[in-house]
Amino acid sequence: MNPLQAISSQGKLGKLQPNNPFVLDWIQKTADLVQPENIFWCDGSEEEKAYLMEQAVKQGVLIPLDQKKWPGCHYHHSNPNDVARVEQCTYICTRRQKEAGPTNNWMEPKAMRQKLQALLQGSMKGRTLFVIPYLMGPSGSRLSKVGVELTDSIYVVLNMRIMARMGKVAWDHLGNSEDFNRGTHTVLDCNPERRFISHFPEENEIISVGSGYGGNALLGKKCLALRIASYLGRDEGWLAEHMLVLCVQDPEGRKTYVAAAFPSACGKTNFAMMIPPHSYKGWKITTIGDDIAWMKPAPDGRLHAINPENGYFGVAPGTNLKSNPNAMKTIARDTIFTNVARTPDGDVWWEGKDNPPPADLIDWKGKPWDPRSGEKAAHPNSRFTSPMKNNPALAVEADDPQGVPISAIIFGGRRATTMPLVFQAFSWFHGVFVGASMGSETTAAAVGSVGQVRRDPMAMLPFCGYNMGQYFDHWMEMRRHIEILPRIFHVNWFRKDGAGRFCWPGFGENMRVLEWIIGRCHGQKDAREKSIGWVPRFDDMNLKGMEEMTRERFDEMMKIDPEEWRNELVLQNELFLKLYHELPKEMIYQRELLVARL
Ligand code: OXD
Ligand code: MN
Repeated sequence: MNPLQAISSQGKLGKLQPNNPFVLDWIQKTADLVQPENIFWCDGSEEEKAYLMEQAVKQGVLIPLDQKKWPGCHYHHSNPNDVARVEQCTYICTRRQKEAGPTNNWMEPKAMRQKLQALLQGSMKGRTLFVIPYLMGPSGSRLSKVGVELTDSIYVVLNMRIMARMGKVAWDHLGNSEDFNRGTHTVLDCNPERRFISHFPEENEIISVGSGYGGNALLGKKCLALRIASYLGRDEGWLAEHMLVLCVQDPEGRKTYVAAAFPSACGKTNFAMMIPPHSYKGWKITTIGDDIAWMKPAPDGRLHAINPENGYFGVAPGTNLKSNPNAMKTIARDTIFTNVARTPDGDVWWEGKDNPPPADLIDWKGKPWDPRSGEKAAHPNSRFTSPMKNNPALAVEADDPQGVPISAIIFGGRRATTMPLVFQAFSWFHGVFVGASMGSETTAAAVGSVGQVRRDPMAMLPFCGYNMGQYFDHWMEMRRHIEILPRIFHVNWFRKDGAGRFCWPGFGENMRVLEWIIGRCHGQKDAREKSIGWVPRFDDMNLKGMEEMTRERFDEMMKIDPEEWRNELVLQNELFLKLYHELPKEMIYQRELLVARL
C-alpha cells in the first residue's frame, strides 16, 4: 500500500485515486508538508455531493435553506474579513520581474515558496485534504485544461464541483500526462496578514493561502482560467479573457456569437442571459459563458471560443426578475448563496431583489438586521454559485468541444461620462487599442475603494498573468493567425446625463445595441465615422417603443465631448507610461492617430 492510501479516508467515498505518477508524486510531497489527517479523493458523483453537503451542514459551514422554496440550496457566510478578491495579496512569481510587469505584484519564486512553505508546514494537521481533479472546458476539447486543487475547505470543494467539471472526467482527460495545473489551497486561520494568492506561471502552479473567498480560493476560476491561462495562451497562441460569450439568434435563425469583456460586477452575467424586449419577436439570446472565454484560431480561419467553466459565480445584489429573469431561474435550485441576507426560516434576500426585505432578516454577518441602521443586509459582493445547466437560456453549444466562432468582441467599462453608448473600432489594431485603453469605475468585487475610475485594460488588469505590455503585443500578433477577424466594439451602459440619471435603461434594452453590432458584423447596419470610431446615428438603431429616447437624449448619450476626451487621453497615458518599455509600437501609433483625429 502506498502511504497516500494509508491516509486516505476510511469510508466508501473519497477514493478515486489516479495512477498518474506525476499527480501521485506531487500530492505525496504536499501531504508530507501539510500533514493532513485524511485525504479525500473527490470523484464528482452525486453520492459524494450528498455526503459532503451533509458534512458541511454538520460542521456549520453550510446552512440548508427552506427546501420547498429553495430545493437543494444552501447558505454560507464567510469570515467578514474575507469577502472579495484581494489584489494587494495577489502575486505573479516569475523568475524575472519584467515578466510579471508593472501592473502585477511580483515576488521571486524561491522567496515566495520559502514564505509559503513556512505557512503550509503542518497546516492541515487534524484536517482533511480534499483532492479535486477538474477539467476547465468541455470534455474532448483541444482547448480544455486539467487542474488539480488540493484544499482543506469543504466549502471550496462544494463550489468547485459547481464551477468546473469535476472527477473522473479530469483524470481521463489527463491520462498519464504531466500537463496539469497544480493548485494548493488552505484557509489557515483566515488572517489577512497571512493571505497570499500566488501564481507560478512558469511551473503552471498556484498556491493560495489565508482566504476562502471564491476568486482567491476556487483555483480553477481567476487563478487558472485567467492568470495562468493567459500566460499559457501567449506561449501556445490563444487568448484567455475575462469575457462572457453569448449567441444571438435572429428571426431567420442565423446565429452570431459575441464575446464581451466588462470588469467585475459590471453586468456580464446579466448581459450573457439577456432576454430581448417584447418588440424583438423571433430573436433569442443564449448563454455560452458569463465570465471567462478561451479563444483560439480554428482551421476554419475563425476565432473559436469555449467557456472553461461549468457554473456561475454571480453577484447577488441587483439580481431580480427584471434585471435578469434567467438568473433568478438558474439560482432557484442547487445553489450556494454566500454572504446574502437570510431569514430564520430559510429564505434569502439581498438589496435589489424583487420583494421588500422580509421581517427578521439576518444580515450577512449573522446579526439581526435593522433596516434603519443604514447598513446593507447583504454584502455588496455577496454571491450565488449555480450550475450552468440550470440556466433556461443555456446555449446548446456550451458543451461543444469545437467552441463557437466569434463575430464580435465588445469591450465595456462603467463610465458616468465620456464614453458613448457604443462605437465600433476602425480595425483590429484600433480595436486592441480601444480595449487596452479602457477605463472603468471600481466595484465591490475587489477589496478597496468603490467608484473610482481606473484603467482596466480589456477588463484584465487584475487577471493578466504576465506583462501587460506583452499582452497587448500578443493581441496584436493574433491578427496574423485569424483569417476572418471579429469586429471590435466598445459599449458603456452607465453614462449619466446632466441630472445624474442613466442615459440608457440597460438590461434587456441592450438588445438594441447588440442588434446594431450584429448588423455591423454582417454589413447590414449603417454608421457614421467619428474621431473615436464608427458610431450609430439615431436612425441606425432600432429604438422603436422607447418613447423617452428622443433625438436630443440620444445625441447627449452619444456625445464626444472634447474636454472629457482631453482628460481621457491624459488618464490613458498614465497606464501607457507605466508600460512604456513593453508597449507595442502599434499602440503608440494608434494613440497618435486618435490624438490627431480628436
Ligand atoms: C468574478 C470577478 O468573481 O470578476 O467573476 O471578481
Ligand atoms: Mn469576473
